[in-house]
Amino acid sequence: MNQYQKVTEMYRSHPLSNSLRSLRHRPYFRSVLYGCLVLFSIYVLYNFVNHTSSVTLYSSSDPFSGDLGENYVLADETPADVWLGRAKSVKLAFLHGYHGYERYAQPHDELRPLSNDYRDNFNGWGVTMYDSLDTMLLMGLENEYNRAIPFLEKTVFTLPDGEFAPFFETVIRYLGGLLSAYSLRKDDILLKRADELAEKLDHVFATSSGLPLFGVNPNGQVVGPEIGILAEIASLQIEYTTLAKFTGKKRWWDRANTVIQALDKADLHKTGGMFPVRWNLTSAQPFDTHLSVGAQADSSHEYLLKQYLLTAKTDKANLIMYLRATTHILAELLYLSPKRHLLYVTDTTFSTNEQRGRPSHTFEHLSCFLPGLLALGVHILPLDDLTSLGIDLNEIGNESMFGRSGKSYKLLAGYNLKALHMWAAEGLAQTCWLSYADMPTGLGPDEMVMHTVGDDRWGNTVDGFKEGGGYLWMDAIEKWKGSGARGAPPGVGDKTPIIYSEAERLRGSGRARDYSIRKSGYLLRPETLESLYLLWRTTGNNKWRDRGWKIFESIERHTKTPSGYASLRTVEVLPAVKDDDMPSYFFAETLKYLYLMFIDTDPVPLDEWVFNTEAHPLPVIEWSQAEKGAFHIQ
Ligand code: DMJ
Repeated sequence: MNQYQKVTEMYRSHPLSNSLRSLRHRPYFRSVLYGCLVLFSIYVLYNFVNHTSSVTLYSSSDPFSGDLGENYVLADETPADVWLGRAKSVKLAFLHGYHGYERYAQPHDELRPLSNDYRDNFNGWGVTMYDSLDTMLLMGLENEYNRAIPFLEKTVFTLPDGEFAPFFETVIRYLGGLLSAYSLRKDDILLKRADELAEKLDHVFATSSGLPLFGVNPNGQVVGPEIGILAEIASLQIEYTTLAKFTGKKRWWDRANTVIQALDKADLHKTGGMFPVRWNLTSAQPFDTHLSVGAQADSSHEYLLKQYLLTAKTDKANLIMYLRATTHILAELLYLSPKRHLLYVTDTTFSTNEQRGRPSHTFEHLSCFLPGLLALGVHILPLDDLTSLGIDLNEIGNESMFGRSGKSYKLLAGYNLKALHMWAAEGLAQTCWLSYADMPTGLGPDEMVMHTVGDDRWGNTVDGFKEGGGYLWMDAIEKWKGSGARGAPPGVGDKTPIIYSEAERLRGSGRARDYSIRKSGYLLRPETLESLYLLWRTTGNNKWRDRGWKIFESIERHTKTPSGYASLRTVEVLPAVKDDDMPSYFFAETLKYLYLMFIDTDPVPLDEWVFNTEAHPLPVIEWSQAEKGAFHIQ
């Protein structure tokens, strides 16, 4: 008999064991035993529920009250001088890259930071310099700014026959850069060049609808198909309105207003009130039912809110279009991944006779501007009291207007929209950040494909959360297991990064990361940082800017070259593989948002300035009576 057998035998022969064994078979004992089991289960359940519901709910004890709660005021443990040191590091990064551009590429468009060559990918007029002007002014880089002026005085806005300036890119980068710099420093040359540039581009509006074509040569030639792309036809309103204000010229206001009117009159009954990607430029009507907030669509949705803000909240048509777009996005384009419950936004297409758009489950880096936009809306709009603006969600969208998609309005009308938009903002920002934190480089991929199980629409799960009084069964289970975000709305709350081992990466699968990577490059893009900036500014929660700093450290570590900063071919391997490319938006947006996140002042407050889609801040406009009369503004 071994030791184990001895012990077992000892227990078996013990008198107490014997009597228990015999009792087990008596009916009254069985009842007592089952009774105890029931009592014990009630005890466990009581504690479980009590424990779970005592977890601080994400926003407040009533998550639907609109009180955004104490989560939003967290003490910053990083000393102020450390943040200033970080801001200085960003400024040095700007100088490093910009000096490389000045030395090897100016007056061409962009520096190739590996070969020290240049390229002319945006008209060859020096786009990096134009895109950098207002960042220089915000950073106090007088020498760089003063050196830029003679270059921009000399730029000849012409192109060889048969070449065309892409209108959208030229507006957001060149025109936006000049107008923003002029807003910060009233140097007449900046406005003069902006006005001149707009004149050179003006042939682009030679369509019967007044929506712009794809491209224009300053000699008057234009190019572009009859079917235009949403972002390219509807991302000029804030630049042209600003130009009208600064120059006093009605024509520039008319250009903006024509686009606004066309969007406002469009027939959106197939797409729930949201703009699809393709448009007929003759009829100014949608051409397809592809809905996206990513490539080819992004800034058009952004400009709805921004035009409302730019016009000192007077342009209500844009606000209503923004509310329609976001209602459809929140109800139909947001999804949750199955295991980590990552909130993401994807694109959908309605096939013939389909009542609901079919999602691609692609999640683009470009879409990561959306959390920032939603947070900005929450910060500035009375979303919890739209009636104060005379707006009723059920009236701006319903089933008689939009068919089945009209149901989204009714659904969202049952929520406190301020809380709902903020949850979406936080959840999406969390996923955007995690796409960086999951990578060995600490930098996020350009495109992911999210894993799915069934219909994981966020709208459905949020409804369960609402019905459950503020927490989800799945969150409670996560809590019990000691992980996950308990008490937080679905998709909201911090998640633990999962960095794949090299073996997992090569296998193409690994622990439950919940997505695969389709485009693994990091193109020095700004969208995630833009949202971190806006989340931090609007909530005051320092975790967002801490993450901004982590991303900046990764940029320094993995993208820096002797003459600048380079896009990465892939974010998935170390050492990082660089590309010979340094986009101008790196100076306009990426470094600007980082800098604004770390300094201890706010030179461009969100209620006084509106960032164009290339991060060029433009001041809020109050029309005078004379301007209203001259421009025929209601
Ligand atoms: C920028 O040029 C602008 O933000 C644009 O709206 C889309 N994306 C690029 C940078 O990624």
